[in-house]
Amino acid sequence: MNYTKDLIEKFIHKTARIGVLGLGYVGLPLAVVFAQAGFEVTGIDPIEEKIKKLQQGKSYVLDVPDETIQILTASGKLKATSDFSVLKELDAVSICVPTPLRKTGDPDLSYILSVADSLKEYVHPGMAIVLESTTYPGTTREMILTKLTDGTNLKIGEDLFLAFSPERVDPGRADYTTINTPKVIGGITPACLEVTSCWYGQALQKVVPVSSAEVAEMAKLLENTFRMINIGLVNEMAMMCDRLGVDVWEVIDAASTKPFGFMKFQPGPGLGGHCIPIDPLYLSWKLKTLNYSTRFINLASEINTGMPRYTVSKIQDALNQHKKPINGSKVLVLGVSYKPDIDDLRESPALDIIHLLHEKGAQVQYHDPFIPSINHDEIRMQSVADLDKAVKEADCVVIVTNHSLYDYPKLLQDAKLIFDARNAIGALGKDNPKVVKL
Ligand code: SAJ
Repeated sequence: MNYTKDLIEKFIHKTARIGVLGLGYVGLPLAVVFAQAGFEVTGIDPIEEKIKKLQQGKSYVLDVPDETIQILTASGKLKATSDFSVLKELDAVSICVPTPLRKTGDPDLSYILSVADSLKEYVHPGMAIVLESTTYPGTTREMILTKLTDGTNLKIGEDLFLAFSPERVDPGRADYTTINTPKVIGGITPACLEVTSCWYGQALQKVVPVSSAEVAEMAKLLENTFRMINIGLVNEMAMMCDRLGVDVWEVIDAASTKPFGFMKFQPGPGLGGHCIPIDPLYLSWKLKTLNYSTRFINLASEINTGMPRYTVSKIQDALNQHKKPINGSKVLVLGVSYKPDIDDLRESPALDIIHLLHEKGAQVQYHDPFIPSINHDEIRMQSVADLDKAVKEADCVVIVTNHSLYDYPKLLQDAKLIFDARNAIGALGKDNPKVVKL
């Protein structure tokens, strides 16, 4: 049997039975895109609650409307299950599971290993598998290929087709979504690339084939390491400008007028999210095993993780200017999600800032329309119900995440003192003694 030809036929005629393993902010939109392209898709996730919601026609992912789920499940194009045995009936499976860090800062590949074990049970000749989870170069070959083929007669590139394709989902973004963001794909063999890029090419607007899984794995890490290091650079610029008595925000705006050779990043109170602070550490971990120290990554990570403490020291200075010790002062933190207008708290610098403020004896409240409560380590808080009252009563309002729905002119009017870590007040607060910027 020529499985290469057989699978390509099935992809072109949309008769291939597709699976997406892991139905989070990456997997669910991907399952929807395959289903909308005409494939029959089975979404697989061990969390029953997600499956129930999808079966009730409800989405739990910001970028996927309920209506889309209802249309696709009604048409039979999209099913959801937590039963992994369906894998044995599928022709092609995308793996979209988390790759977080352990507390030690080392990569946590437990999710990948667990799905690889499940796949091992059900993998069969004529199957295509694409790993999408961000990981260090070599993972697809060392962890997935080895596990799926060891002790079997499966021949890679003949019976089994394996590739890596990095996810490029930016939750909440409307201009670039799963379907129109170019998709890099690197196969273990040329036939793996041919089969998997044919598959993805049936649903996505642009597939970018590369020569190996390692190139695809490394491309993703370059993308996010580039961001993390440049954010670290502007964070250090903020500290330099503070020493120089120069407004870093004005400096960046001026530099951004350069129409080429410059890309704008902004300082902030720290680096949150499940990608940017984490992905580069997968790379530094891998290089450490090869006796190479990733100095840029280590330095940028040190600067970025130091920003919450630097921010709290600036808040303390601002209160001091107003003859108020931080100890006992009422501090209201505005915005705690890791970036504006989303409901994701993962790795948010707001958590470190709240912890440090507590440590210094401040009476801390927070408000965030997207995050009704915080239940993280020793922090147990509710978003304040009456924002106006809280602003007026606070000795200092700290803008940590600049959600677009805040009324910044009103905030400027009502607050006694504002520490603006995002330059959200901007020109409105120019020369206003009650506005202090990062
Ligand atoms: N941040 C800064 N200064 C900046 C940009 C970001 O402090 O100039 C902070 C944010 O406040 C946030 C963190 O960095 O706490 C991460 O912000 P982000 O804009 O990078 O948002 P993410 O984490 O959602 O990054 C995603 C990434 N997408 C994927 O990994 C698929 C990233 O590659 C995208 O470039 C990014 O979205 C994007 O462009 O929005």
